[in-house]
Amino acid sequence: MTGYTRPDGASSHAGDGSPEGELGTFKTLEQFIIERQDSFPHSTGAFSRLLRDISLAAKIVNRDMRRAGLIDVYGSTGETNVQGEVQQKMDALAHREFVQALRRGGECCLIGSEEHAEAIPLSSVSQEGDGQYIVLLDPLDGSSNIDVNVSVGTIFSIYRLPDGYDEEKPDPKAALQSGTEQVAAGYIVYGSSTMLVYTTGNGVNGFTLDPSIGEFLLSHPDLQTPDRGRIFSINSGYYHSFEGGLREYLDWLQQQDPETNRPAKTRYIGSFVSDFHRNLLKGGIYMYPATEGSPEGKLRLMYEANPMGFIAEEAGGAASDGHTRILEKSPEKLHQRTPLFIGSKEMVRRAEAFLQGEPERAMPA
Ligand code: P6P
Repeated sequence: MTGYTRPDGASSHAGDGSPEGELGTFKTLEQFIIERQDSFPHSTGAFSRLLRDISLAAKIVNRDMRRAGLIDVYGSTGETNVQGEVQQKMDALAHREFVQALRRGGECCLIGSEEHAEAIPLSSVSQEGDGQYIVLLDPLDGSSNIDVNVSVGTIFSIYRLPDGYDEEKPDPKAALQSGTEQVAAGYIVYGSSTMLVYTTGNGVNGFTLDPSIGEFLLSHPDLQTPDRGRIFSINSGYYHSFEGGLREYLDWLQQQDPETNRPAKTRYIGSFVSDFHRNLLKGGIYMYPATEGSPEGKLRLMYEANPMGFIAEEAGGAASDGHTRILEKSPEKLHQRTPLFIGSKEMVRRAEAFLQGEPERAMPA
């Protein structure tokens, strides 16, 4: 039997000509994490186990997602979540799976979830002072798309517990750390394939789930996002409620000017993780500004903007609320929202220039 044939057709043979095993030259998420573990000072492997717990929950959500039409997970639970939004059945399922995996894994002491009003304290089995983590989650973003078979995603953000945190007296405010304090961030996109993409501050790496062996395999090492792209993602239906500078930016993007690669193209799936992932790979900008319906913006700072902002910056991009770097915003509430402009650096900078009334200031895009 020849070695495992990679999707690009390359055959995976070891140097001595003998076929490699089923995995061929691919590296599993666990192998990758252990290899990188040394870059985590004082790590007792707890962080590696935490990522393992997250990837386990992702596989379970993926399994149920792929059968959504066959098991009773379409539609809403009839409840509204803390955001006042109708909770989809898959939202509740995903929330349960991630909380259960993190609770059983024992490496996480506090969970903040879009689906739960307050941060959830967990008892950790980690030794004092190491491996005690906080995980902030959007268990399933864009879940209203599931019933119509459009891709959705999970977003996670990981912090260390502050020094002196007392598990006996859990303090939900420990979750309110600025984005620059994140030790890791990632997302799972349940698309035409299921991918887990994450960073620990040493670049961005993407793993594709091979369902035949139940492993996330390194398929997109060292992801870098183009400085500029031709794609902009925004709900143009709200155009007339956008502030003037933003309307001017959108008009600029749609002018005919081949020299600056305009008009740009609109791609808006209505699923942030999917729009973000496409723009990360191809170049582009995702925008969810303040609107009449969402005066603070719609995306949440702690478990959407901050983690994706960390990933964007690690991949060479940028994330802003139009005026301030997302990662430097000071959180006050777990579920606070923020306007969000995220993706290719030059496109974010140009959007900021328009929003700040100085369109001529922007870098060439
Ligand atoms: P609108 C999904 O609810 C979400 O949070 C993002 O995934 C998506 O980009 C956005 O809201 C869509 O919101 O107002 O354009 O329908």
